[in-house]
Amino acid sequence: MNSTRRILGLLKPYRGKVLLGFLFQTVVIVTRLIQPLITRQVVNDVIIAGRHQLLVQLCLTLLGLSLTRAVSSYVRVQMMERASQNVAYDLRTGLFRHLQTMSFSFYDRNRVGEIMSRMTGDLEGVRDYLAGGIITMFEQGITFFGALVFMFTLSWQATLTILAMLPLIAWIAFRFRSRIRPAFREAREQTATLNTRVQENLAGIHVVKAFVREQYERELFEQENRKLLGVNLKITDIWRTYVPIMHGLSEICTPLVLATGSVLIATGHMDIGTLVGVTGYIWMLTQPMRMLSQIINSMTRASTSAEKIFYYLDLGPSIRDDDNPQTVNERKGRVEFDRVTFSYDQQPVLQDISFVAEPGQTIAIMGATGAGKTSLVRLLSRSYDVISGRVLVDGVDVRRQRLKELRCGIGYVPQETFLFSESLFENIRFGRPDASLDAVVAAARAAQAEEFIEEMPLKYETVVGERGVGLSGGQKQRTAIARALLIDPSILVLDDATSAVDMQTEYLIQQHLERSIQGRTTFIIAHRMSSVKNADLILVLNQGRIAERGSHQELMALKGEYWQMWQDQLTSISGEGGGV
Ligand code: M5T
Ligand code: MG
Repeated sequence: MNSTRRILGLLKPYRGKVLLGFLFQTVVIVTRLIQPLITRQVVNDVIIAGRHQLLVQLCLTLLGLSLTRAVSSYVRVQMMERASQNVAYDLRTGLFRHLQTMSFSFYDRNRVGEIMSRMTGDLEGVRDYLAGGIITMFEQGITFFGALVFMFTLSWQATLTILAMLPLIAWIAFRFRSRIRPAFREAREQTATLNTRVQENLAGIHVVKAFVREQYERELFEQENRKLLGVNLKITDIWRTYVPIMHGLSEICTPLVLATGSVLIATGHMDIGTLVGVTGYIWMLTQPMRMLSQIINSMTRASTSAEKIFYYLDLGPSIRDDDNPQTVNERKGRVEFDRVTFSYDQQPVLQDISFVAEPGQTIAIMGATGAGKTSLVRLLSRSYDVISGRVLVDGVDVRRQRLKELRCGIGYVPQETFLFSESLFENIRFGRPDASLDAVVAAARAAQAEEFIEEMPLKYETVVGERGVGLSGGQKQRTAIARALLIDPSILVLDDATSAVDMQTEYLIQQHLERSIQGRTTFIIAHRMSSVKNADLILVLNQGRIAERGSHQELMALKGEYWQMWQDQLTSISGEGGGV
């Protein structure tokens, strides 16, 4: 009920259109309600009393009513369609906007396919209800009660026979609704699950094909699809059971009224014209009964769809601006971790991390896979919040800073490169949409991307496919480095940013980066020792803790984990002629 009320609330900005819609719908109904009164007159006055001169006038009135009905119907549909389309637009915009504010943890928990399902199918369900469902409900409701009143003025006895049926119909409607509601919920969830399967399959189609798992994927899909079929058939089953009952009940009304009418005529309490008039109302009374199942259907579908949309809208971002944010006067790039502890859920990922990076310094983070390197740098831009301790950027706790300002100062090259299906030019200037071509070229040069871009037929205008399809791994990474450099950040984070390039290119990137990272605090996460050797501070992470810290010389002298890594890589070069 709550979500139905909220759906109606969405119509508020369009109340003018909605009111007009309802007004014209009322006109449609009134013209219908008047009609039997005229038929009654035709029977009584024209046919029985023989006042033939009235016929033309009455027929013209009927014609006029039909015309009014047609025009009003047109206006009504127009108004409601417009209002509902606008609401759908608002809801889509609102939902998308809201999704942009949600934090990483939301996306860790909610699947893309499911969110897409809300944005499309569920939204359309709500719109459908607003455009048609509500008006049908209103139309049938008013018609029903209007017909009752008009019929009552003609014959209260006939009306009472119909009223006697009402409690039964109400009970059946209630039963129908309570049975179909959970089925709709299930269908909605299953559709989301199915969409997720499709989305994941498509996103990972290379893996599917490489491992020849098409058959498995097909079976998995069919399994989910069969479940959806099952739920939909269940809905049909419920529907199939209740529709005939409601139709049957409505059909009983005709003989009941006719029988009552005949008795009344026989006993001289009713004239024939009135009986004809009364039968004219029977249809108006029984039609809403027949439509009731449909109305309940549409209403329940919309409200279950809306539930999840509202659920998303009600979720606030877990990471948001402080109510009273502190401004950082000068962004120099000083970073301090002060006894930081962090976890995604229960399992601790980082423990007791403390270090300082002075402006312009290069900090290398090393450690085995899963040691917490990526997690550590994610805390800088407040992708997640610490559990305890503080992360300070330029002396101010990141939680006290405006997210926008904080993030604008950090150039982030994520471990997994993501590019948009746009031109390289637009991809590189993603963080600074007003950047000129010269600036883009300069950033590309610094990232060692210029050469390969110049070789492309359309150069910077080359459009890359979804997620960067059409580029090699190293080309994608270099594009991502250029993108990060272009925003001229005071802090640069390179999370395994050169893992996919060959040693020669990595060397070149480093030579160029030397220059571009001047004056920026740079975090380098790398596995190749040569990339970290010159860092001002090397942190060796081991299971979320800093196991060793210091410069290359200091750590070598320590003969600990770092030294061991160095030895291992040296062995692998001498053994395989491979790379450090
Ligand atoms: C550190 C866990 C992961 C690992 C630990 C990203 C992510 C990680 N983890 C989660 O539970 N949820 C997440 O969303 O955290 O992970 P990391 O920081 O990604 O490790 P890394 O960057 O040092 O590893 P790698 O492989 O990139 O070198 O236990 O399960
Ligand atoms: Mg990582």
